[in-house]
Amino acid sequence: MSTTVDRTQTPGKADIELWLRMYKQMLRIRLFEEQVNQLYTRALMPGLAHLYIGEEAVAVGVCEALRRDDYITSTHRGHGHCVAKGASLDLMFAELLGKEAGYCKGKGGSMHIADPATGNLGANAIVGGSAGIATGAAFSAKRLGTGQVAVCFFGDGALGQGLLYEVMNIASLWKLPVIYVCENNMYNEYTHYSETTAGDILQRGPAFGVESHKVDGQDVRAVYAIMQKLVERARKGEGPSILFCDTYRFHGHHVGDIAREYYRSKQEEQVWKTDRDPVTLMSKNLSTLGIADSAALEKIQAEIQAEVDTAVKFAIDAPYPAPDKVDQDVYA
Ligand SMILES: Cc1ncc(C[n+]2csc(CCOP(=O)(O)OP(=O)(O)O)c2C)c(N)n1
Ligand SMILES: [Mg+2]
Repeated sequence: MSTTVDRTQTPGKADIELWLRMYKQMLRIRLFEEQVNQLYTRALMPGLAHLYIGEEAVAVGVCEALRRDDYITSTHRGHGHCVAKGASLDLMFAELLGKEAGYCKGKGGSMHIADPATGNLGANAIVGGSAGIATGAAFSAKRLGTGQVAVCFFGDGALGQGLLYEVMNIASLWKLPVIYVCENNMYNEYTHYSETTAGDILQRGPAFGVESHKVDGQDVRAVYAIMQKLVERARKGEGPSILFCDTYRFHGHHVGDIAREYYRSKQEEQVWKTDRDPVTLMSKNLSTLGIADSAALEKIQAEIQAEVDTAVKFAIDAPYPAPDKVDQDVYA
């Protein structure tokens, strides 16, 4: 089922606050990620990172519909999910730079950030791996009667992983409060998803009795609107659902993937950046609706940029873990 948002109603005060908050959260992710790219190009960050730029409306629209204690599980492209669920930018930067102050004491890096305080059960470098964790979290919430729901973020590449279908089967049978959110950015690394994904993906959920929806993943209000409904039904005990968000990553698969023309054209990228940028689309909405003029938008941008600058400085200045702690907190 495809879904759109009703734009005919005049926004009330609560709507305006929500839209401004969602805009700021998307911008926070965007500016955080731009800084991550700079840290990489300046050789200040060990390893790689998978940037979320272009997909911000998915994480924000989804997480705004959740309670703080609701669970999420994330992916290798996970920074946006962390920020949208309420993580601190300084502790995220510290983790990326391998510093002791980081979320995993600097020993996890980009693909292992977890933040139990905000219900974030963690990123996962195994494609599709977090589907089991999210479903288990939903099972525990149901058994304990906490009223929490769990959201499993995953990419279109994970549609080829068997675990997803095992857990959808059990989640449907046991009516677990879990929502599977597919970020369909059309690429699995360097391969177009049409080469890896057969049939109509919207039919996969219903085959297990799992309600299935599709939404424009560049429209934060549309993502939020459908998520509110799916969260509500999950909390009421009506069971799992799957949401497909059409989106696009503006950068490469990871920060080092800069020559991309062999698998997608510059023209395709340009169309998405020019016409389908979720941050620009929302800023246009805010000004068209008279909620924020260009001066107000510039002020927001400056405030968030200052927040990001302070956070990255904290991380650059922070100490590394002591050498004698190298074998602590590491499970393998
Ligand atoms: C089980 C497994 N197989 C392969 C990989 C290598 N790998 C890392 S990311 C990726 C593509 C993921 O694509 P998608 O799920 O669409 O996420 P996106 O990168 O587009 O956000 C692959 C194949 C992996 N990490 N885990
Ligand atoms: Mg993908």
